[in-house]
Amino acid sequence: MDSVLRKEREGTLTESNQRTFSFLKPDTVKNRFVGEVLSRLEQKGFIFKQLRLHQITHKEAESLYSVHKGKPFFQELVDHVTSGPVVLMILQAPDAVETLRKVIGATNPLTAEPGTIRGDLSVSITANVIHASDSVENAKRESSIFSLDTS
Ligand code: 3AN
Repeated sequence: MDSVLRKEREGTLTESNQRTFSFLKPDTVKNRFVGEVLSRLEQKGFIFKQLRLHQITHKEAESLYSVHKGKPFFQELVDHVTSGPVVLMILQAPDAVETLRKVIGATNPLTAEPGTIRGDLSVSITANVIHASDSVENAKRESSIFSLDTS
């Protein structure tokens, strides 16, 4: 069986029709940039497969950012993402994981390129508008924390 057919049989989406996990951080809701960011994502060709307002708990935040546990910014990061509602998203596009990372720009607003979401809208490295999974595996793991599904 060829790999495309096998992926389809296994229910795994191919790269041309990939899904990723993302959320708009509390600063985006507070600063009223939700519409602006969703509009940019639509214009870039992303399809919203799931979209939901959610208050992240400390337990969810610590699981989401477990890779950063012990780093100096960990507590500030957890405090920020639990400080107000976020907008959880499952997005679909060709090469969704990689494409979204390009569209959102670098983590630090000082180095994020103009024209990227973070380059244009983020106010600090903590309050940097949007989270996006950096791999297919992480999209699966991170979405499952919120009972969402990228398959
Ligand atoms: P990204 O969100 O670009 O994938 P990660 O996964 O390295 O970045 O970090 C997760 C979050 O942790 C970032 N969005 C940012 O808010 C915060 N963060 C990362 N590095 C730093 C740092 N050096 N100082 C403060 N916050 C940081």
